[in-house]
Amino acid sequence: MEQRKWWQDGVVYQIYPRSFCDSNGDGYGDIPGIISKLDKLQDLGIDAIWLSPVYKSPQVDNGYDIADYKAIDPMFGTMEDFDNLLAEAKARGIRIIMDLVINHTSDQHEWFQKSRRREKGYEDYYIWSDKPNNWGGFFGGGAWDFDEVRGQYYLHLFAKEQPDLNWRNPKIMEEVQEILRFWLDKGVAGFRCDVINIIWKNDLENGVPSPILAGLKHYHSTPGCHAILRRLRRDVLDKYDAYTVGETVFVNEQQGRELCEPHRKELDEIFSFEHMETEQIGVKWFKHSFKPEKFFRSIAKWQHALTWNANYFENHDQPRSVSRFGDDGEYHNKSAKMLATMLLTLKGTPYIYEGQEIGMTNFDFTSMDELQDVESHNIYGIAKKLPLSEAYRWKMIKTSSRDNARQGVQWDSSPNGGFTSGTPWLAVNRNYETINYAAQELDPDSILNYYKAMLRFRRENEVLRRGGFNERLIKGNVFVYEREYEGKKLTVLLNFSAKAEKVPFKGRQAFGNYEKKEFVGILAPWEGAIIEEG
Ligand code: TEU
Repeated sequence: MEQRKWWQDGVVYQIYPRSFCDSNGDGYGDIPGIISKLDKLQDLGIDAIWLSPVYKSPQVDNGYDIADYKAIDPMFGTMEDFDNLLAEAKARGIRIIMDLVINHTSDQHEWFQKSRRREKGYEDYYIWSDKPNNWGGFFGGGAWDFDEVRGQYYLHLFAKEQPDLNWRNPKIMEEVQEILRFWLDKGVAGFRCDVINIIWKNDLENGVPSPILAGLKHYHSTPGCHAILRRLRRDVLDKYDAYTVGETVFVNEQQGRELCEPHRKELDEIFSFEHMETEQIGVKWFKHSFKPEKFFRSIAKWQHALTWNANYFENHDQPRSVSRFGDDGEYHNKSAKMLATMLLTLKGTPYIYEGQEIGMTNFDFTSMDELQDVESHNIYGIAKKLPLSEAYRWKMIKTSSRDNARQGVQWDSSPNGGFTSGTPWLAVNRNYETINYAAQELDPDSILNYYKAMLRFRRENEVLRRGGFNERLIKGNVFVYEREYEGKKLTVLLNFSAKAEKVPFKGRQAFGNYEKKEFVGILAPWEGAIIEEG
C-alpha cells in the first residue's frame, strides 16, 4: 500500500501576504508580519500555509504578475526573511506551499523585455502574432495587445501586463524546472499552481464568438497541459515528494479526474470551481441569488468524482463565505461555525483562508474609488458602456469583487484592526471593532475557538480524515451526509437558514455549534451538528 501523505490528514491555511499583517507600518502586509503570527496559526491547528505570491512583482495583479521568480518583492521583505519564515514555520510543524504562476509572467520580467527586443534565444518565450485572434481575456476585454517595441501583438489571458508564456518553446520547461528546484531545495513542501489547466494553447484559431472568454476551448485542459504536468512531476516534483494543488478553472468532473487522479501522476489535488458558481445565473456579476440545494448537489457530486478533494469556500478571489453562503448579520456567529463544520468534515484537504476563522465579512466600501482590484476596475469599465443603472453596476461589483476578501486581517480593536500602524493599502473593514482575533481569543463562544476545537476534533477523528462520503439528505436549506471509515460512522447535519428544520435523524451529538448531548431531529437556525446515529 502507498504511504499516506501529510496532506491527506492535514489542513492548509492560505495567506494573502499583502493583507495579512504589516510589521513595518508601510501599509502592506509582509513576511516578518507572517512570522509574528505563526504561534497563533500553530495554536489554530493548521499543518501548512499556502503563500500567495511573494515574488518580485510590479503588483499590477497583486503579485500574480511575477518579474523575478527567484527573488522576494521588497514590499514583503528579503530572501533572508523568507528563509526565516520557512525555518520558524518548520519549528512549529507547519509546511510552506508556494504559489506557482506559470501561465504568464509580468511584462517587466526580463524574459519579456528580451523577447520584445527579439534578443537571441528569447524570441519565442511568449506568444507573438502579427494578427490577433478574437479571444477574450479573464479580466474582460480582448486577450491581445500590440507591443510597439517588437511591432507585434502578444497574448495575455489576464491583465495586459501579464503576457502568456509560450510553452511550445522547450526553454520554458527548462526555466520552470529550475524555478521549482530553487524553492524545493530551500525546503518548501509544494506548489499551488495558478490557472494551470490553461497553460497550453492548442492553436491560435478564432474561438466561437461569445461575450465572455471566446477562445476558451482552444486552451482549456488540453493534452499539452497534461503532458507538461506529467513532465514536471516526473522530472522534479516526485524527487522531492512535493505536493501540488492546481487551480483549475471551468473543469467538469471528467476533466478534474484527468488532472488529479493518482494514477495520472499529474496534480495531487485540484480546486474546482463549480460549487463557487452555483449562485450564478448567466454571468455571475449580474445576479446574486444563493440556492443552497444547488450548492449541496455540486459539493456531493465532486465528493464522489475525485479520490481526494481540495475543499474551500474562500480564497483571495472570492467574496467572504459568511456573507455569501451564511448570514453576516444576526446569525454571524452561528452561520460561520456551521460553515466551518461543513468545511472541516468533507472528504479531502480543507483550505482555510485568512480571516475565515474569525468570520470576516465582505467589504463595506461605498464607491469604486475605495477598490483596488484590477479585475473589478476592468469589469466596472466594461459595465459602464452597457445600459445598466449605476445601482446595478455597484451591486454587481459588491457581490463579486475580489477586494471583498482582500481587506487587512482584523487582529484587534486598535486602529485599522491592528493590521498596520500606517495607512493600509486597502481600507480595513469598519467592523474590526466587533470582529477581531484578540476579542475572539478571549471569548469561549467565538468562531475562532470553534475552529480550534473543530480542528482538534478532526485531527483526533479517523472517520473525518479518512472516511468515505455519502449524502443522506439534500432538501432546501438542509444538507445531511455521512462519513464512514472501517465500520465507524459520523453523520453531519447542516441547516443553511434561520428557520428550524425537522430532519429524520437522531443520535448522540459528537460535535456542533449548539451545545447538546442528544440530537433529537430538529435543526436549529444555522445549526451544524456531527452525530453518531442511533
Ligand atoms: O485566478 C484565476 C481566475 O480564474 C480568477 O482570476 C477569476 O478570473 C476570478 O476569480 C473571477 O472573479 C488566478 C489567481 O488566483 C488570481 O488572483 C489571479 O489574478 C489570476 O489567476 C491571474 O494570475
